Amino acid sequence: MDQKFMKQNILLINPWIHDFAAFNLWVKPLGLLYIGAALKHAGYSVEMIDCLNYNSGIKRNRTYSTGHFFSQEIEKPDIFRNVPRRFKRYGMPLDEFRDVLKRKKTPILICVTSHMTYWYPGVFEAIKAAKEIFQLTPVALGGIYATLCNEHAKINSGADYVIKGPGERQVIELADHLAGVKRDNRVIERDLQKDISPAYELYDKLKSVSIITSRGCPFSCSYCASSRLNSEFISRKPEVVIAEIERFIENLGVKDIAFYDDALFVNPKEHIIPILKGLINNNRKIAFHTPNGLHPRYINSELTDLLYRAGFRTLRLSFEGLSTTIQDASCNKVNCRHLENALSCIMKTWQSAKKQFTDPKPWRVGIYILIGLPGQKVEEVKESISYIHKIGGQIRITEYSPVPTTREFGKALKLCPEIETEPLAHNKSTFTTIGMGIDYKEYQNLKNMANELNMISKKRQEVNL
Ligand code: B12
Ligand code: SF4
Repeated sequence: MDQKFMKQNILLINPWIHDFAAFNLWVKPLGLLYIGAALKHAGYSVEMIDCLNYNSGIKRNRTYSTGHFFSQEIEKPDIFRNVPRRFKRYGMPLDEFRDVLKRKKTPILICVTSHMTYWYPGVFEAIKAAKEIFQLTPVALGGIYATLCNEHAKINSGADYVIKGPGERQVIELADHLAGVKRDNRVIERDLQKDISPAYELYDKLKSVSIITSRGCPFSCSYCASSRLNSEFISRKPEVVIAEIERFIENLGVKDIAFYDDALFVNPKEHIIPILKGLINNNRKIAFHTPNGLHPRYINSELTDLLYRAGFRTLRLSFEGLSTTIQDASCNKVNCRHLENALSCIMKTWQSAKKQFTDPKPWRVGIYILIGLPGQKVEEVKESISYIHKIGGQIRITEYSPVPTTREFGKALKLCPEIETEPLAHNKSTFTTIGMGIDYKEYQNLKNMANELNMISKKRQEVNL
Protein backbone atom coordinates (compact mmCIF):
# COMPACT_ATOMS: atom_id res chain seq x y z
CA MET A 1 0.00 0.00 0.00
CA ASP A 2 1.26 3.48 -0.77
CA GLN A 3 1.88 5.11 2.64
CA LYS A 4 1.64 8.66 1.25
CA PHE A 5 -2.16 8.28 1.04
CA MET A 6 -2.60 7.15 4.59
CA LYS A 7 -3.56 9.33 7.56
CA GLN A 8 -6.03 11.16 5.38
CA ASN A 9 -8.81 12.59 7.48
CA ILE A 10 -12.37 11.23 7.63
CA LEU A 11 -15.19 12.85 9.59
CA LEU A 12 -17.98 10.81 11.19
CA ILE A 13 -21.34 12.39 12.06
CA ASN A 14 -24.08 11.02 14.31
CA PRO A 15 -27.10 13.24 13.52
CA TRP A 16 -29.88 14.56 15.73
CA ILE A 17 -33.14 12.87 16.57
CA HIS A 18 -36.24 14.73 15.33
CA ASP A 19 -39.22 13.32 17.22
CA PHE A 20 -41.99 13.92 19.77
CA ALA A 21 -39.93 12.29 22.52
CA ALA A 22 -36.49 10.77 23.04
CA PHE A 23 -34.87 9.44 26.17
CA ASN A 24 -31.22 8.59 26.53
CA LEU A 25 -31.29 4.88 27.41
CA TRP A 26 -27.52 4.45 26.86
CA VAL A 27 -28.01 5.61 23.26
CA LYS A 28 -24.73 5.45 21.36
CA PRO A 29 -24.05 5.38 17.58
CA LEU A 30 -22.58 1.90 17.78
CA GLY A 31 -22.67 1.24 14.02
CA LEU A 32 -20.82 4.50 13.28
CA LEU A 33 -18.24 3.69 15.95
CA TYR A 34 -17.59 0.38 14.18
CA ILE A 35 -17.19 2.29 10.92
CA GLY A 36 -14.70 4.60 12.66
CA ALA A 37 -12.78 1.65 14.07
CA ALA A 38 -12.59 -0.03 10.65
CA LEU A 39 -11.30 3.17 9.02
CA LYS A 40 -8.68 3.67 11.73
CA HIS A 41 -7.67 0.07 11.33
CA ALA A 42 -7.17 0.71 7.62
CA GLY A 43 -4.84 3.61 8.43
CA TYR A 44 -7.14 6.65 8.18
CA SER A 45 -7.29 9.44 10.70
CA VAL A 46 -10.83 9.73 12.07
CA GLU A 47 -12.76 12.45 13.91
CA MET A 48 -16.39 12.42 15.02
CA ILE A 49 -19.22 14.81 15.84
CA ASP A 50 -21.97 13.16 17.86
CA CYS A 51 -24.90 15.59 17.83
CA LEU A 52 -26.50 13.69 20.72
CA ASN A 53 -23.45 14.06 22.94
CA TYR A 54 -24.19 17.59 24.10
CA ASN A 55 -24.03 18.93 27.61
CA SER A 56 -26.10 22.09 27.94
CA GLY A 57 -24.74 22.69 31.45
CA ILE A 58 -28.12 21.88 33.07
CA LYS A 59 -27.54 19.45 35.92
CA ARG A 60 -29.98 16.58 36.12
CA ASN A 61 -30.12 13.52 38.31
CA ARG A 62 -29.24 10.62 36.10
CA THR A 63 -29.77 7.02 37.13
CA TYR A 64 -27.08 4.69 35.81
CA SER A 65 -25.94 7.31 33.22
CA THR A 66 -29.35 7.58 31.52
CA GLY A 67 -31.32 10.79 31.14
CA HIS A 68 -32.79 13.45 28.92
CA PHE A 69 -31.18 14.91 25.83
CA PHE A 70 -30.99 18.66 25.35
CA SER A 71 -33.86 19.57 23.00
CA GLN A 72 -35.34 22.50 21.07
CA GLU A 73 -38.83 22.70 19.66
CA ILE A 74 -38.91 22.71 15.86
CA GLU A 75 -41.66 22.95 13.28
CA LYS A 76 -43.84 19.83 13.21
CA PRO A 77 -43.81 18.08 9.81
CA ASP A 78 -47.14 18.54 8.06
CA ILE A 79 -47.94 14.81 8.26
CA PHE A 80 -48.21 15.21 12.08
CA ARG A 81 -50.45 18.29 12.01
CA ASN A 82 -53.24 16.50 13.92
CA VAL A 83 -50.97 15.06 16.62
CA PRO A 84 -51.41 17.14 19.79
CA ARG A 85 -47.74 17.02 20.82
CA ARG A 86 -44.68 19.21 20.42
CA PHE A 87 -42.00 18.14 17.95
CA LYS A 88 -38.33 18.60 18.85
CA ARG A 89 -34.74 18.38 17.71
CA TYR A 90 -32.81 16.36 20.31
CA GLY A 91 -29.09 17.07 20.60
CA MET A 92 -26.81 20.07 20.17
CA PRO A 93 -28.19 23.35 18.75
CA LEU A 94 -27.82 23.65 14.97
CA ASP A 95 -25.53 26.71 15.20
CA GLU A 96 -23.24 24.92 17.59
CA PHE A 97 -22.99 22.01 15.13
CA ARG A 98 -22.01 24.43 12.36
CA ASP A 99 -19.34 25.98 14.62
CA VAL A 100 -17.91 22.56 15.50
CA LEU A 101 -17.85 21.62 11.80
CA LYS A 102 -15.96 24.81 10.91
CA ARG A 103 -13.24 23.91 13.39
CA LYS A 104 -12.59 20.53 11.72
CA LYS A 105 -9.89 19.90 9.10
CA THR A 106 -11.30 19.38 5.61
CA PRO A 107 -11.94 15.62 5.39
CA ILE A 108 -11.66 13.45 2.28
CA LEU A 109 -14.95 11.79 3.21
CA ILE A 110 -17.83 12.49 5.61
CA CYS A 111 -19.61 9.41 6.99
CA VAL A 112 -23.11 9.99 8.33
CA THR A 113 -25.05 7.30 10.16
CA SER A 114 -28.81 6.80 10.54
CA HIS A 115 -30.98 4.97 13.06
CA MET A 116 -34.82 4.80 13.12
CA THR A 117 -36.28 5.23 9.64
CA TYR A 118 -38.57 8.02 10.90
CA TRP A 119 -35.60 10.03 12.23
CA TYR A 120 -34.37 10.81 8.69
CA PRO A 121 -35.02 14.60 8.86
CA GLY A 122 -32.18 14.94 11.41
CA VAL A 123 -29.94 12.99 9.03
CA PHE A 124 -30.79 15.27 6.10
CA GLU A 125 -30.22 18.36 8.23
CA ALA A 126 -26.74 17.11 9.20
CA ILE A 127 -25.83 16.30 5.57
CA LYS A 128 -27.02 19.71 4.38
CA ALA A 129 -25.04 21.59 7.07
CA ALA A 130 -21.90 19.50 6.41
CA LYS A 131 -22.12 20.10 2.66
CA GLU A 132 -22.50 23.86 3.16
CA ILE A 133 -19.16 23.91 4.99
CA PHE A 134 -17.23 21.22 3.11
CA GLN A 135 -18.53 21.80 -0.40
CA LEU A 136 -16.08 19.50 -2.16
CA THR A 137 -16.13 16.59 0.29
CA PRO A 138 -18.33 13.62 -0.63
CA VAL A 139 -20.79 12.35 1.96
CA ALA A 140 -21.52 8.65 2.56
CA LEU A 141 -24.71 7.69 4.37
CA GLY A 142 -25.18 4.30 6.02
CA GLY A 143 -27.09 2.74 8.92
CA ILE A 144 -30.58 1.45 9.52
CA TYR A 145 -32.62 4.08 7.64
CA ALA A 146 -30.15 3.96 4.73
CA THR A 147 -30.51 0.16 4.61
CA LEU A 148 -34.27 -0.19 5.07
CA CYS A 149 -35.31 2.88 3.01
CA ASN A 150 -32.45 2.76 0.53
CA GLU A 151 -34.32 4.29 -2.45
CA HIS A 152 -35.81 7.07 -0.32
CA ALA A 153 -32.34 7.90 0.99
CA LYS A 154 -30.75 7.83 -2.47
CA ILE A 155 -33.35 10.21 -3.87
CA ASN A 156 -33.78 12.61 -0.95
CA SER A 157 -30.84 12.62 1.45
CA GLY A 158 -28.32 14.65 -0.53
CA ALA A 159 -25.61 12.04 0.23
CA ASP A 160 -23.22 11.12 -2.58
CA TYR A 161 -23.10 7.46 -1.55
CA VAL A 162 -25.89 5.55 0.19
CA ILE A 163 -24.60 2.27 1.57
CA LYS A 164 -26.72 -0.72 2.63
CA GLY A 165 -26.02 -3.17 5.46
CA PRO A 166 -22.87 -3.73 7.55
CA GLY A 167 -20.47 -1.06 6.26
CA GLU A 168 -16.98 -1.83 7.58
CA ARG A 169 -15.60 -3.29 4.36
CA GLN A 170 -17.61 -1.05 2.03
CA VAL A 171 -16.44 2.16 3.71
CA ILE A 172 -12.77 1.17 3.51
CA GLU A 173 -13.19 0.43 -0.19
CA LEU A 174 -14.83 3.83 -0.70
CA ALA A 175 -12.18 5.70 1.30
CA ASP A 176 -9.41 3.88 -0.60
CA HIS A 177 -11.07 4.80 -3.88
CA LEU A 178 -11.24 8.49 -2.88
CA ALA A 179 -7.71 8.52 -1.49
CA GLY A 180 -6.34 6.62 -4.48
CA VAL A 181 -5.12 3.79 -2.27
CA LYS A 182 -4.62 0.38 -3.83
CA ARG A 183 -5.09 -2.39 -1.33
CA ASP A 184 -5.45 -6.11 -1.63
CA ASN A 185 -9.09 -7.01 -0.78
CA ARG A 186 -7.92 -10.04 1.16
CA VAL A 187 -6.01 -7.70 3.47
CA ILE A 188 -9.23 -5.86 4.33
CA GLU A 189 -11.04 -9.12 5.07
CA ARG A 190 -8.20 -10.45 7.18
CA ASP A 191 -7.81 -7.22 9.15
CA LEU A 192 -11.52 -6.92 9.91
CA GLN A 193 -11.58 -10.47 11.17
CA LYS A 194 -9.30 -9.37 14.02
CA ASP A 195 -12.54 -8.40 15.70
CA ILE A 196 -12.32 -4.65 16.00
CA SER A 197 -13.94 -2.76 18.89
CA PRO A 198 -16.12 0.33 18.46
CA ALA A 199 -13.99 3.49 18.44
CA TYR A 200 -15.12 5.01 21.75
CA GLU A 201 -11.76 6.76 22.03
CA LEU A 202 -13.26 9.34 19.63
CA TYR A 203 -15.17 10.82 22.61
CA ASP A 204 -13.47 13.15 25.12
CA LYS A 205 -15.34 11.82 28.14
CA LEU A 206 -17.85 9.04 28.66
CA LYS A 207 -19.82 7.66 31.58
CA SER A 208 -21.29 4.73 29.67
CA VAL A 209 -20.73 2.71 26.53
CA SER A 210 -22.99 0.35 24.59
CA ILE A 211 -21.59 -2.83 23.15
CA ILE A 212 -22.74 -5.75 21.06
CA THR A 213 -21.62 -9.35 21.54
CA SER A 214 -23.46 -10.81 18.52
CA ARG A 215 -25.02 -9.58 15.29
CA GLY A 216 -28.45 -10.66 14.06
CA CYS A 217 -31.02 -13.00 15.57
CA PRO A 218 -32.01 -16.63 14.91
CA PHE A 219 -35.74 -15.79 15.28
CA SER A 220 -37.76 -14.07 12.60
CA CYS A 221 -40.67 -12.15 14.12
CA SER A 222 -43.11 -10.72 11.61
CA TYR A 223 -42.56 -7.10 12.70
CA CYS A 224 -38.75 -7.11 12.99
CA ALA A 225 -35.99 -6.42 10.45
CA SER A 226 -33.12 -8.00 12.38
CA SER A 227 -32.53 -10.73 9.79
CA ARG A 228 -32.59 -8.14 6.96
CA LEU A 229 -30.02 -5.98 8.70
CA ASN A 230 -27.72 -8.92 9.42
CA SER A 231 -28.25 -11.95 7.22
CA GLU A 232 -26.54 -14.35 9.66
CA PHE A 233 -26.53 -14.73 13.43
CA ILE A 234 -22.87 -14.34 14.42
CA SER A 235 -21.56 -14.37 17.99
CA ARG A 236 -18.25 -12.92 19.07
CA LYS A 237 -15.95 -15.05 21.20
CA PRO A 238 -16.61 -14.65 24.97
CA GLU A 239 -12.93 -13.93 25.70
CA VAL A 240 -12.91 -11.14 23.09
CA VAL A 241 -16.02 -9.57 24.68
CA ILE A 242 -14.54 -9.78 28.20
CA ALA A 243 -11.27 -8.20 27.04
CA GLU A 244 -13.19 -5.40 25.29
CA ILE A 245 -15.18 -4.64 28.44
CA GLU A 246 -11.95 -4.57 30.49
CA ARG A 247 -10.42 -2.08 28.05
CA PHE A 248 -13.45 0.19 28.21
CA ILE A 249 -13.40 0.20 32.02
CA GLU A 250 -9.64 0.65 32.22
CA ASN A 251 -9.11 3.20 29.42
CA LEU A 252 -12.36 5.17 29.48
CA GLY A 253 -13.37 4.84 33.12
CA VAL A 254 -16.99 4.02 32.28
CA LYS A 255 -19.41 3.10 35.04
CA ASP A 256 -22.26 1.65 32.96
CA ILE A 257 -22.29 -0.70 30.00
CA ALA A 258 -25.39 -1.52 27.94
CA PHE A 259 -25.75 -4.54 25.66
CA TYR A 260 -27.38 -3.86 22.28
CA ASP A 261 -27.69 -7.53 21.21
CA ASP A 262 -30.88 -8.79 19.61
CA ALA A 263 -30.35 -12.25 21.08
CA LEU A 264 -27.91 -12.04 24.00
CA PHE A 265 -29.03 -15.28 25.64
CA VAL A 266 -29.08 -17.62 22.62
CA ASN A 267 -26.67 -20.57 23.01
CA PRO A 268 -26.15 -19.64 26.68
CA LYS A 269 -23.52 -22.27 27.52
CA GLU A 270 -21.21 -21.13 24.72
CA HIS A 271 -21.95 -17.42 24.99
CA ILE A 272 -23.49 -15.51 27.91
CA ILE A 273 -22.49 -17.93 30.67
CA PRO A 274 -18.72 -17.79 29.91
CA ILE A 275 -19.01 -14.00 29.49
CA LEU A 276 -20.66 -13.66 32.90
CA LYS A 277 -18.12 -15.94 34.57
CA GLY A 278 -15.28 -13.86 33.09
CA LEU A 279 -16.88 -10.64 34.36
CA ILE A 280 -17.38 -12.09 37.85
CA ASN A 281 -13.74 -13.16 37.86
CA ASN A 282 -12.59 -9.64 36.97
CA ASN A 283 -14.75 -8.25 39.80
CA ARG A 284 -15.24 -4.72 38.44
CA LYS A 285 -17.63 -2.41 40.25
CA ILE A 286 -19.72 -1.32 37.32
CA ALA A 287 -23.34 -1.86 36.27
CA PHE A 288 -24.56 -3.64 33.13
CA HIS A 289 -27.88 -3.03 31.43
CA THR A 290 -29.94 -4.64 28.68
CA PRO A 291 -32.29 -2.01 27.19
CA ASN A 292 -33.12 -4.29 24.26
CA GLY A 293 -35.54 -7.10 25.18
CA LEU A 294 -34.10 -10.39 26.48
CA HIS A 295 -35.62 -13.78 25.72
CA PRO A 296 -37.23 -15.20 28.91
CA ARG A 297 -37.16 -18.78 27.52
CA TYR A 298 -33.40 -18.99 28.29
CA ILE A 299 -33.68 -17.68 31.85
CA ASN A 300 -33.11 -20.06 34.77
CA SER A 301 -31.72 -19.70 38.30
CA GLU A 302 -28.12 -20.34 37.26
CA LEU A 303 -28.35 -17.50 34.72
CA THR A 304 -30.03 -14.99 37.05
CA ASP A 305 -27.49 -15.71 39.82
CA LEU A 306 -24.60 -15.14 37.40
CA LEU A 307 -26.22 -12.01 35.95
CA TYR A 308 -26.64 -10.49 39.40
CA ARG A 309 -23.13 -11.36 40.56
CA ALA A 310 -21.62 -9.98 37.33
CA GLY A 311 -23.34 -6.61 37.99
CA PHE A 312 -26.39 -6.69 35.68
CA ARG A 313 -28.92 -4.25 37.15
CA THR A 314 -31.38 -3.28 34.39
CA LEU A 315 -33.10 -6.17 32.64
CA ARG A 316 -35.80 -5.75 30.00
CA LEU A 317 -37.67 -8.93 29.09
CA SER A 318 -39.54 -9.35 25.80
CA PHE A 319 -43.04 -10.66 26.30
CA GLU A 320 -44.89 -8.77 23.51
CA GLY A 321 -48.42 -9.94 24.44
CA LEU A 322 -50.81 -12.51 25.76
CA SER A 323 -52.81 -13.31 22.62
CA THR A 324 -51.90 -16.25 20.38
CA THR A 325 -51.86 -13.88 17.37
CA ILE A 326 -49.07 -11.80 18.87
CA GLN A 327 -47.19 -14.85 20.15
CA ASP A 328 -47.38 -16.40 16.64
CA ALA A 329 -46.11 -13.15 15.10
CA SER A 330 -43.25 -13.37 17.60
CA CYS A 331 -42.27 -16.93 16.44
CA ASN A 332 -43.56 -18.23 19.79
CA LYS A 333 -40.24 -17.18 21.25
CA VAL A 334 -41.90 -16.62 24.62
CA ASN A 335 -45.01 -17.83 26.44
CA CYS A 336 -46.51 -17.24 29.90
CA ARG A 337 -44.67 -20.19 31.42
CA HIS A 338 -41.28 -18.82 30.26
CA LEU A 339 -42.09 -15.38 31.62
CA GLU A 340 -43.39 -16.53 34.99
CA ASN A 341 -40.39 -18.82 35.46
CA ALA A 342 -38.00 -15.97 34.55
CA LEU A 343 -39.62 -13.62 37.09
CA SER A 344 -39.50 -16.24 39.80
CA CYS A 345 -35.76 -16.88 39.17
CA ILE A 346 -35.07 -13.12 39.24
CA MET A 347 -36.94 -12.82 42.56
CA LYS A 348 -35.14 -15.81 44.11
CA THR A 349 -31.75 -14.37 43.11
CA TRP A 350 -32.69 -11.08 44.77
CA GLN A 351 -33.75 -12.81 47.98
CA SER A 352 -30.43 -14.64 48.18
CA ALA A 353 -28.47 -11.45 47.23
CA LYS A 354 -30.00 -9.74 50.26
CA LYS A 355 -28.63 -12.48 52.47
CA GLN A 356 -25.18 -12.63 50.82
CA PHE A 357 -24.22 -9.00 50.20
CA THR A 358 -24.20 -5.90 52.37
CA ASP A 359 -26.16 -3.10 50.68
CA PRO A 360 -27.13 -5.04 47.51
CA LYS A 361 -28.37 -2.91 44.59
CA PRO A 362 -31.86 -3.97 43.49
CA TRP A 363 -32.64 -5.17 39.97
CA ARG A 364 -34.67 -2.92 37.70
CA VAL A 365 -36.74 -5.25 35.58
CA GLY A 366 -39.32 -4.29 32.95
CA ILE A 367 -41.45 -6.43 30.68
CA TYR A 368 -42.03 -5.21 27.16
CA ILE A 369 -45.42 -5.53 25.57
CA LEU A 370 -45.96 -4.46 22.00
CA ILE A 371 -48.97 -2.32 21.12
CA GLY A 372 -50.25 -0.93 17.83
CA LEU A 373 -49.82 -3.98 15.58
CA PRO A 374 -52.25 -3.81 12.63
CA GLY A 375 -55.66 -5.01 13.80
CA GLN A 376 -54.71 -5.37 17.47
CA LYS A 377 -57.68 -4.82 19.81
CA VAL A 378 -57.75 -2.56 22.87
CA GLU A 379 -59.14 -5.39 25.01
CA GLU A 380 -56.20 -7.61 24.05
CA VAL A 381 -53.71 -4.95 25.18
CA LYS A 382 -55.60 -4.42 28.45
CA GLU A 383 -55.47 -8.17 29.13
CA SER A 384 -51.68 -8.22 28.60
CA ILE A 385 -51.22 -5.20 30.89
CA SER A 386 -53.39 -6.78 33.62
CA TYR A 387 -51.60 -10.11 33.28
CA ILE A 388 -48.13 -8.59 33.78
CA HIS A 389 -49.41 -6.66 36.78
CA LYS A 390 -50.95 -9.82 38.22
CA ILE A 391 -47.66 -11.74 38.03
CA GLY A 392 -45.88 -8.82 39.73
CA GLY A 393 -44.05 -7.33 36.72
CA GLN A 394 -43.44 -3.72 35.69
CA ILE A 395 -45.13 -3.06 32.33
CA ARG A 396 -43.07 -1.36 29.63
CA ILE A 397 -45.16 -0.43 26.62
CA THR A 398 -43.35 -0.43 23.29
CA GLU A 399 -45.32 1.03 20.43
CA TYR A 400 -45.20 -0.73 17.08
CA SER A 401 -43.31 0.98 14.28
CA PRO A 402 -43.86 -0.44 10.77
CA VAL A 403 -40.45 -1.55 9.54
CA PRO A 404 -39.92 -1.89 5.77
CA THR A 405 -38.91 -5.37 4.53
CA THR A 406 -40.84 -7.12 7.34
CA ARG A 407 -43.91 -9.34 6.89
CA GLU A 408 -46.04 -7.11 9.13
CA PHE A 409 -45.27 -4.10 6.92
CA GLY A 410 -47.63 -5.44 4.25
CA LYS A 411 -50.53 -5.45 6.73
CA ALA A 412 -49.63 -1.97 7.98
CA LEU A 413 -49.59 -0.74 4.39
CA LYS A 414 -53.27 -1.58 3.97
CA LEU A 415 -54.13 0.65 6.93
CA CYS A 416 -51.77 3.47 5.99
CA PRO A 417 -50.49 3.55 2.37
CA GLU A 418 -48.29 6.55 3.27
CA ILE A 419 -45.73 4.29 5.00
CA GLU A 420 -44.61 3.09 1.55
CA THR A 421 -43.28 6.48 0.47
CA GLU A 422 -42.97 8.53 3.67
CA PRO A 423 -40.82 7.03 6.47
CA LEU A 424 -42.07 9.68 8.92
CA ALA A 425 -45.28 7.64 8.94
CA HIS A 426 -43.32 4.78 10.62
CA ASN A 427 -43.14 6.86 13.81
CA LYS A 428 -44.00 4.60 16.74
CA SER A 429 -45.99 7.30 18.57
CA THR A 430 -48.28 7.99 15.64
CA PHE A 431 -48.72 4.59 14.00
CA THR A 432 -50.12 2.95 17.16
CA THR A 433 -53.46 4.77 16.86
CA ILE A 434 -53.70 3.86 13.17
CA GLY A 435 -52.74 0.22 13.77
CA MET A 436 -55.39 -0.23 16.44
CA GLY A 437 -57.96 2.11 14.89
CA ILE A 438 -58.23 4.18 18.07
CA ASP A 439 -57.93 7.88 18.84
CA TYR A 440 -55.10 9.55 20.73
CA LYS A 441 -57.15 9.67 23.96
CA GLU A 442 -57.75 5.92 23.99
CA TYR A 443 -54.06 5.31 23.33
CA GLN A 444 -53.16 7.59 26.26
CA ASN A 445 -55.66 5.70 28.44
CA LEU A 446 -53.76 2.46 27.78
CA LYS A 447 -50.48 4.10 28.77
CA ASN A 448 -52.09 5.59 31.88
CA MET A 449 -53.49 2.19 32.85
CA ALA A 450 -49.97 0.68 32.65
CA ASN A 451 -48.45 3.59 34.63
CA GLU A 452 -51.05 3.36 37.39
CA LEU A 453 -50.59 -0.40 37.78
CA ASN A 454 -46.80 0.05 37.82
CA MET A 455 -47.14 2.56 40.67
CA ILE A 456 -49.21 0.06 42.65
CA SER A 457 -46.61 -2.71 42.11
CA LYS A 458 -43.78 -0.36 43.08
CA LYS A 459 -45.41 0.47 46.41
CA ARG A 460 -45.99 -3.19 47.12
CA GLN A 461 -42.54 -4.48 46.22
CA GLU A 462 -39.03 -3.50 47.16
CA VAL A 463 -37.71 -4.76 43.78
CA ASN A 464 -38.94 -3.11 40.59
CA LEU A 465 -39.84 -6.32 38.89
C1 B12 B 1 -29.99 -1.29 20.06
C2 B12 B 1 -31.33 -0.97 19.46
C3 B12 B 1 -32.12 -0.03 20.13
C4 B12 B 1 -31.65 0.74 21.39
C5 B12 B 1 -30.94 2.05 21.07
C6 B12 B 1 -30.64 2.29 19.61
C7 B12 B 1 -30.00 3.62 19.28
N1 B12 B 1 -28.70 3.75 19.21
O1 B12 B 1 -30.70 4.59 19.08
C8 B12 B 1 -33.00 1.00 22.10
C9 B12 B 1 -33.28 -0.17 23.02
C10 B12 B 1 -33.09 2.28 22.92
C11 B12 B 1 -33.95 0.96 20.90
C12 B12 B 1 -35.19 1.56 20.89
C13 B12 B 1 -36.10 1.41 19.86
N2 B12 B 1 -35.97 0.64 18.76
CO1 B12 B 1 -34.34 -0.25 18.28
N3 B12 B 1 -32.94 -1.36 17.76
C14 B12 B 1 -31.77 -1.58 18.26
C15 B12 B 1 -31.07 -2.70 17.46
C16 B12 B 1 -31.33 -4.00 18.21
C17 B12 B 1 -29.59 -2.61 17.21
C18 B12 B 1 -29.06 -1.33 16.54
C19 B12 B 1 -27.55 -1.35 16.60
O2 B12 B 1 -26.93 -0.55 17.28
N4 B12 B 1 -26.94 -2.33 15.94
C20 B12 B 1 -25.50 -2.58 15.99
C21 B12 B 1 -24.71 -1.78 14.97
C22 B12 B 1 -23.28 -2.27 14.95
O3 B12 B 1 -25.29 -1.98 13.69
P1 B12 B 1 -25.84 -0.78 12.76
O4 B12 B 1 -26.25 0.39 13.58
O5 B12 B 1 -26.82 -1.32 11.81
O6 B12 B 1 -24.52 -0.34 11.97
C23 B12 B 1 -23.98 -1.09 10.90
C24 B12 B 1 -24.59 -0.74 9.53
O7 B12 B 1 -25.88 -0.18 9.61
C25 B12 B 1 -23.59 0.16 8.89
N5 B12 B 1 -23.56 1.60 9.19
C26 B12 B 1 -24.03 2.29 10.23
N6 B12 B 1 -23.75 3.59 10.10
C27 B12 B 1 -23.05 3.74 8.97
C28 B12 B 1 -22.51 4.88 8.36
C29 B12 B 1 -21.83 4.71 7.14
C30 B12 B 1 -21.26 5.90 6.46
C31 B12 B 1 -21.71 3.42 6.53
C32 B12 B 1 -21.01 3.25 5.25
C33 B12 B 1 -22.28 2.30 7.14
C34 B12 B 1 -22.92 2.47 8.36
O8 B12 B 1 -22.36 -0.40 9.36
C35 B12 B 1 -22.52 -0.67 10.77
C36 B12 B 1 -21.54 -1.68 11.24
O9 B12 B 1 -21.73 -2.93 10.61
C37 B12 B 1 -31.89 -2.66 16.11
C38 B12 B 1 -32.02 -4.00 15.40
C39 B12 B 1 -30.78 -4.36 14.64
N7 B12 B 1 -30.48 -5.63 14.62
O10 B12 B 1 -30.11 -3.53 14.05
C40 B12 B 1 -33.26 -2.16 16.59
C41 B12 B 1 -34.10 -1.29 15.65
C42 B12 B 1 -33.24 -0.24 15.05
N8 B12 B 1 -35.03 -0.66 16.59
C43 B12 B 1 -36.23 -0.58 16.13
C44 B12 B 1 -37.34 -0.15 16.89
C45 B12 B 1 -38.71 -0.47 16.36
C46 B12 B 1 -37.16 0.50 18.11
C47 B12 B 1 -38.25 1.16 18.95
C48 B12 B 1 -39.26 1.95 18.14
C49 B12 B 1 -38.93 0.09 19.80
C50 B12 B 1 -40.10 0.66 20.56
N9 B12 B 1 -41.28 0.43 20.08
O11 B12 B 1 -39.92 1.30 21.56
C51 B12 B 1 -37.42 2.08 19.89
C52 B12 B 1 -37.31 3.49 19.30
C53 B12 B 1 -36.82 4.51 20.26
C54 B12 B 1 -37.45 5.83 19.97
N10 B12 B 1 -37.21 6.78 20.82
O12 B12 B 1 -38.18 6.03 18.99
C55 B12 B 1 -36.32 -1.07 14.70
C56 B12 B 1 -36.28 0.04 13.65
C57 B12 B 1 -37.59 0.77 13.49
C58 B12 B 1 -37.55 1.76 12.39
N11 B12 B 1 -38.72 2.11 11.89
O13 B12 B 1 -36.53 2.22 11.98
C59 B12 B 1 -35.07 -2.01 14.63
C60 B12 B 1 -34.46 -2.16 13.25
C61 B12 B 1 -35.55 -3.39 15.17
C62 B12 B 1 -36.73 -3.93 14.40
N12 B12 B 1 -37.91 -4.00 15.02
O14 B12 B 1 -36.64 -4.31 13.25
N13 B12 B 1 -33.42 0.26 19.86
S1 SF4 C 1 -38.13 -9.23 17.62
FE1 SF4 C 1 -36.38 -9.96 18.79
S2 SF4 C 1 -36.57 -12.19 18.71
FE2 SF4 C 1 -37.86 -11.41 17.09
S3 SF4 C 1 -36.55 -11.42 15.27
FE3 SF4 C 1 -36.40 -9.38 16.19
S4 SF4 C 1 -34.63 -9.44 17.49
FE4 SF4 C 1 -35.20 -11.58 17.04
